[in-house]
Formats: sequence, structure tokens, C-alpha cells
Amino acid sequence: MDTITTSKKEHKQLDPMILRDDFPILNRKINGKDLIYLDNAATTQKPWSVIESLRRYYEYQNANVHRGLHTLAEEATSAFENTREKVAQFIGGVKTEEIIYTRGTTEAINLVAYSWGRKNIKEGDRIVLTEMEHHANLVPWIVLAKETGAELRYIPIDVDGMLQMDNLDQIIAPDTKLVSVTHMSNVLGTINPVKELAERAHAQGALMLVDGAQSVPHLQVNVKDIDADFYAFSAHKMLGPTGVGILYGKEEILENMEPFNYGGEMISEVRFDHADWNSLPWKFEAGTPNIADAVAFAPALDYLNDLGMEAVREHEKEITAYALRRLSELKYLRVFGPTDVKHRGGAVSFIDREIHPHDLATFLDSRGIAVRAGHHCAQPLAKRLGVVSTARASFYIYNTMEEVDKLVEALKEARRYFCNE
Ligand code: 7TS
Repeated sequence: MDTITTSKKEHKQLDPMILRDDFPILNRKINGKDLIYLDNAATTQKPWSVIESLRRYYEYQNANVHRGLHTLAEEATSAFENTREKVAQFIGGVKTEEIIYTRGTTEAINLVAYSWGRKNIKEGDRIVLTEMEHHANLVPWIVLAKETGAELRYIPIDVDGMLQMDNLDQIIAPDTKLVSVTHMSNVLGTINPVKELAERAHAQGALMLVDGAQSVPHLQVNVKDIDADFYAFSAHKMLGPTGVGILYGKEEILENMEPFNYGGEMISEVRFDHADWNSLPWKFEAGTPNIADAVAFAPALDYLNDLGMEAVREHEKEITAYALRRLSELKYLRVFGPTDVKHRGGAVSFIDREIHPHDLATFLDSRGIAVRAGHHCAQPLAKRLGVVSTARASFYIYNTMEEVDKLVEALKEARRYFCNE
């Protein structure tokens, strides 16, 4: 591990071939073939350092946090809070009070919809989303709008899968209370102008929530520069364990919100008929949290810091540009999303005009290639694109150009298999 870390630092550019040794699962054979893992938008694989951290935690440190006065409890608490500090640094150097642990992006957005939304959204208010949202940033607002009588409005996409920004004044109008937008689409790959959208939201007195599930793993994100009021993401999409997510929220907004869950940890004093809330961030962290996975998120952040997010982004641009070029050679494919990698990340959705995406994914799996097929939890977007489902290849730091070539060869082979070509 040490030698690999050293050699990584010597490379200005990230070298996926060197990194691959850090990810044991990449040695697996699937259906007798080398695994080609192209489902990173769903979840990424984990390096040894994360796997070992999980084991080390249970082997040496396991205790409940924030409540014991014994050594193990202090060590577990310190490791748990250490990750919070690393997260605060990772997204631009915010206060640890502004970093709330959740189970994932989904829970983070639900937290805002319940704790902020139910207090601040009223009949006639407007919530602005986009046509490319994941269900996690859609369903909580649909439910809230139904409950309160608020109106939902959607910023439309253009033919390239970019947001249409020209009629924005009519959409982000004075009655808008919240603009909630994905930073990077999990289907189209589109990177949205969230800083500009935050500015437009604030100009109307609305708050800005950014769904960062696909962006924090791939871009250098600075929530202060964006001026996001809330920013949500998941550890498991950035080399970390499942079951840990982050909600960043501006301190003054979080201070004025009611808790999401009630119980232990989140109180300062309880009497038989009254309870006072703990200070931030613990006010929003009722019950025993997911300690082990939060602790093991730290080496994932270290790993990405060590590579440098600029190098991560450069690699992604390179491999995505290559994939888009190679896929465009296959004339029977329709590839979705922006063609310029300046405006997009590495989630590439496509359909073969004659093969169902599920058949395609199953065929690719028989060649050891893992892609996702379906609506990718963005059904309204699929409908907007005129499809029921797509196949999606999504790249990360350990993917290589050779793997893209193998994907393209397998897609040609599928054509021969299903269409007798
Ligand atoms: N927002 C976006 C943009 C996402 O891509 C996802 C997960 C979520 C929210 C929800 O994250 P979670 O960690 O709470 O589940 N996206 C995907 C995907 O594209 N394939 O599987 C999960």
C-alpha cells in the first residue's frame, strides 16, 4: 500500500493500472472473465484501506459513541468525529457543526424535506426541481407539495441533456421557496450550473439544495463557493462504505430547524414532560449512528485526497471522452447526455435501438462487464427522453481505456448474438 501511495504521488496524472491493486474485488472473475466494473454511479468499489479500517474498528475499537467514559468509547468517538472533520475539509472547509451524518443522500434530502420543508413550505409556495432528478430528490418534494398545496416546477432539459436556462426567471419566480437540483445527473452525466442556480434562488429569497451524490465523488466541490444552503451526498459512491451519507447545511439554517428523529443523542435535557435539543450537529443524529462505516469513510477520503480531485476529474474526462467517441462508432446506439466532457461526468447512458437494455446488460454480464440497465431511479427523465430504460456504463478512478474497448467489443458481439449481424 505504501509503495502504491508513493508512486501515486509521483504521477501528476492518475494511473488506473497502479490503483487497481488497491481494490481486491477487481481481481474477481465473473462468468470466467475478468471483472470490468462499470456501475460506479450505483456504488464504487472499496480499497483495502477502507476494508481494513472496518475490520480494525470492530477488532480493536468497537464501542458506542458520545456516551462512555472508558477508553474504547473515547477512541470510537474520536474516530467517528475525525471523519466528520475530514468531510468538512473535503467539501471546502466548513464547520463540523454543519456536517450531519445520515444513511445516505436519500435520507439527507428527506431530512430537509421533513425538518425544513414542513415548517417553511406553505400552500402556494413553489419548489423548483429539474427534469433530470433522481427519485431521491423528487419523491420527498412530491409528497411535501401534496401535503402542503405547494407547487412543483421543473427546469426543462434541452436535446443535449443540459438545463435550459433561458426562461429561468419564470420558473424561479418570487414565490419560490426552494430550488433543489442535482449537481451531476446519474443518467445523462450532465454537470449543472449549481452556483448560478443558487444565485438565482437567493435573488428570489429561496434556498438552494444540491444533490451531490454524483458530484462529490468526481469533482472538487466547494459548498461555500457554490453558496449552497444544503448539500447532500453518499459515502458509498466515493470509495466509502454503504450506510453513511452527509447532509451539509448552513449553520444558521440548521439552528432554526426542528429535529428529524427524536430519542437518545439528540437531546440536551429531558424531563417527564419536556425535552431540549442537543447542539449541532448532534441535534439531527438521534440514536446510535453507523459508527463503523463512518469511521471507515475516513480512509476513503484520504485516498481521494491523496490522488487529488483534479486528477480524479481529469481521468474521468479522458475516459469519458474516449468512451463517447468509441460508442459513437456504433451507429445502432443512441447515447444520451452532453457530448462535451466539459459539461459532463462519467455516467454514460445509451440504448441499442434493437436490443432491450436488460438483455444487453445480461449479455455484457456474461462477458464479465457490469453495467446497470433500467430507469436509474429517474422515471420522469426516462419518459422525457422517450425511453423506458437505458443501459448505463459509469466510470471511476480504476477504469481503463482497455475496459472501454472491451465494452465496445462486447456491444458489437451482442449485436451479432441478438440481431444476427
Ligand atoms: N441522487 C443521485 C443523483 C443519485 O445518483 C443517487 C443514487 C441518489 C441521489 C441516492 O443515493 P443513495 O446513496 O441515497 O441511494 N444513484 C444510483 C444510481 O444511479 N444507481 O444506483 C443508485
